[in-house]
Amino acid sequence: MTDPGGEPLFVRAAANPIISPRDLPYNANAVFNPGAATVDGETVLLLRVEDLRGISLLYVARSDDGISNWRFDEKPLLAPDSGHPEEVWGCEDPRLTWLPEREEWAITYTAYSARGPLVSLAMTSDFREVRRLGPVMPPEDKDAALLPTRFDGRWAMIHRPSPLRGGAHMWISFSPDLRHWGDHTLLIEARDGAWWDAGKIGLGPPPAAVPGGWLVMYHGAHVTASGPIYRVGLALLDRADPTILLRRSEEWILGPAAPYERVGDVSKVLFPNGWVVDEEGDRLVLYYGAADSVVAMATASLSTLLAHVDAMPEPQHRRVSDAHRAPWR
Ligand code: BMA
Repeated sequence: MTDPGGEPLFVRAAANPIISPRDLPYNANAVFNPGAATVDGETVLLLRVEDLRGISLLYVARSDDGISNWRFDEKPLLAPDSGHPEEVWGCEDPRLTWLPEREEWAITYTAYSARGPLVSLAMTSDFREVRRLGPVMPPEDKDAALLPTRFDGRWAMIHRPSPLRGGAHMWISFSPDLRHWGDHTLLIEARDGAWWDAGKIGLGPPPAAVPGGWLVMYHGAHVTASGPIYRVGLALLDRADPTILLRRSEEWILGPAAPYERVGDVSKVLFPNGWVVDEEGDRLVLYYGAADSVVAMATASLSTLLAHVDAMPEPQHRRVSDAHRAPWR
């Protein structure tokens, strides 16, 4: 049991898992780690579907209430394409960001091949047609999402490179045109040793604009003798300058506790990369992959979540890159 005690911030849907491989109109080994969006009043999930070869493809599912009666497209929106050798082993873990200025969605996903996983970008306005921009970060790099607006004229993307040494931390990079990325800045460091978020962390859903800044959910992969445990925590970035870290959880807020999260192809994995934030309705709906096998959903009151974030510690260094060392050691 790895959920924190007390009043839970997130309540799991009674219908969980809301999507399993047997629900799909095609054969699949697993369906997990969906991106989420609201399009014309419907909830759209971009599902990672692992087929019976082991290759992941991204399929669209739509629902009126975001929980039941999913309608599944028969053809994938993104699948390995002969013009893109970087994704011959699959397209994984999409994040969906609405860009109001361009009136289209940015899909960041992991493209996988023998050269290692990297970050690719594609654009869509309706989740029916898609336009690939191709790789935007070299391998190994994963867990990327765009922020919805520009900062001093430049787009911002959070992502997670995995260097051979030094730990897998979250970085933020900038681009004038969505193609050329630079000013790579260390944003949130994985902690060390016994911490739940030691060694390897990664962004969850795209950051959400909230009254106090940008709300960030991230996962931490704590390595144990029986493999990693994937749990999630929160952080808050400055609204005008997202290289500034205002708050960061010490404790995880959600971890694999339900049976479908604790047992599956990769057990004890709770991996969110989509949410729908409804400020007026004071509701945040989180979609996540459970045990790399099924899709689950949990809801939170946005105001309760933000009060929790307000009470979280301020980091010692607001610009982590200035310190170049972990302040939590
Ligand atoms: C990460 C990603 C996710 C996966 C998780 C747990 O590295 O590859 O797609 O859900 O591992 O296996």
